[in-house]
Amino acid sequence: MIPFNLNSAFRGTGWAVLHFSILMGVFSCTADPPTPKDLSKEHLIPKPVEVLATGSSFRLTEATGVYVQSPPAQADEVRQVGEYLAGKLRPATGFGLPVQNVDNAPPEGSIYLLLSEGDAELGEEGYELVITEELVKLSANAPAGLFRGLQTIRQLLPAAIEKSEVQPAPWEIATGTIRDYPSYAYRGAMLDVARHFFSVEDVKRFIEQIALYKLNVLHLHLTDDQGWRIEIKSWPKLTTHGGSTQVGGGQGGYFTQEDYAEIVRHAQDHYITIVPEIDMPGHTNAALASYPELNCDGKARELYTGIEVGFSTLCTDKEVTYQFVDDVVRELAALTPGPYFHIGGDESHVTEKDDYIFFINRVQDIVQTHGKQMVGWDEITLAELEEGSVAQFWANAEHAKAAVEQGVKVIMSPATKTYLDMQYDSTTTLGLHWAAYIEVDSAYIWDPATFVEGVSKDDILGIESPLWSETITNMDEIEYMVFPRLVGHAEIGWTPASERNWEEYKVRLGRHKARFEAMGIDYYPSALVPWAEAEVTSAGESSEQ
Ligand code: NGO
Repeated sequence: MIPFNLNSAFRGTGWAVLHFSILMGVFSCTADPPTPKDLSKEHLIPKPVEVLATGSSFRLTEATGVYVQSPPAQADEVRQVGEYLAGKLRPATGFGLPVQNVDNAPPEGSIYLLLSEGDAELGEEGYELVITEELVKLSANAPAGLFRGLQTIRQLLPAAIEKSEVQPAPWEIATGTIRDYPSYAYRGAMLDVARHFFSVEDVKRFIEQIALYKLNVLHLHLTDDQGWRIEIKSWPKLTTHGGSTQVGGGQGGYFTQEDYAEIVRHAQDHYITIVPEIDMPGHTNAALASYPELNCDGKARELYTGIEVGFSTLCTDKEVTYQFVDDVVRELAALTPGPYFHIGGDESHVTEKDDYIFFINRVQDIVQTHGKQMVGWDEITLAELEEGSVAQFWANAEHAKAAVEQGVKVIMSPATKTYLDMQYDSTTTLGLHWAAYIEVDSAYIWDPATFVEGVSKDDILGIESPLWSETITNMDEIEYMVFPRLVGHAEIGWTPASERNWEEYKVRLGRHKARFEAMGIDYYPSALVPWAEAEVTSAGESSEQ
């Protein structure tokens, strides 16, 4: 749509000058967006560590190119990051945005991605963004830093940049400098594909969504009582039988190893680590239904489509159980480039405590044999954890403290704050509420470093928000439970606690409505958030793209 220009319609008359601003207020939806000029007032999430505004703006035009520069060894990778950025900007701008290598400074009007080591404060994922009227210059020590930084560039442009069809210009960015790096090394989301199965396409879309908010881990809960969702070639019935249903009795499904590899590749392209979870010794009914020998009584269980927990266990004193675990971990670890392998370990209510401890200790060895660090839900701290293993706190503070006493790191996923399957309030139709109702403010107002007494920032690897899928059946429902709470969790993981404040955050979040809508994200429009009907830029005026 070509915006109707009120300014020219009334130009030259005193009446027009007087009434122009009033009309702009009423008909703001038809005007060009005002030029953003104050970088410090942009609505970035996560909020960057340092922003210095210089009061002018850069304009992206048909002539803009993306120039990349790096040491030769990383040239391909950095070029790919440049291509990623250009790919995000092309559809809405309609500009060509060619990506080219340069040895020196690029021409005026360009976006310039530069890899140069030596800025220790920025670490692996930090970046510096210097925007002048002439150039957008993004630099980082590592490609991951450039990738996180390009998410900031996306958010500095009008929300319409996220649309898939050409939108009217101008495309402007306020000038200044941003220096930015994360508080926590591990910033994750979890998707339960076991209770209900989700397609490769859904998982890929989810990866794209969490990348925009600088998350770097996707934990896939691949197995549970209701379904086994990852092909294991040496135990084929796990998926052909154990994957054949889901909660409510639908047809279920599973990822072939090729599907899983495709998800891993997509995650890598977004600098996201996949953490695969095989939940055991409890939450294993789908496996127990597929192979009778995994049961102590040697009898296969029936497939299960309800939502009870805590009734199943692998037979911890049969040797075949450890052969099974070894095969599963070996095949899946080989497909997983990241350092972690999650073994579940939660709610094994029908496993004797001694048997449970024996089992976790043995599985820890198996995981290490296959080159991975073991992660498990907080119950695993009952066992003897070794260096490099990680406990994921979800419910029991004593277990989290026990992890610290054992000298292992903790991932913070308190159910009362981070569980994305918890209902927003008593009117929410999806989800559960056994831990809490979690409104958008409650999800944001907490600090991982003070949440459990005795567990401090140095003990914490990071935070993760699990979406369990007992009641979640499709992508729209995933998005409705995830957005906008996960956006707040992303800020908790990235932005220093001293910079976080709900009253200020909620205004920034309100400005992301236009972004969610441009991307077609189905979100929960909480009454606690001042959702901006039209995008407000740092020029302080309202406009709609
Ligand atoms: C618990 C349980 C899961 C449920 C979830 C539902 C953990 C770690 N185990 O969290 O099996 O799906 O609650 O909120």
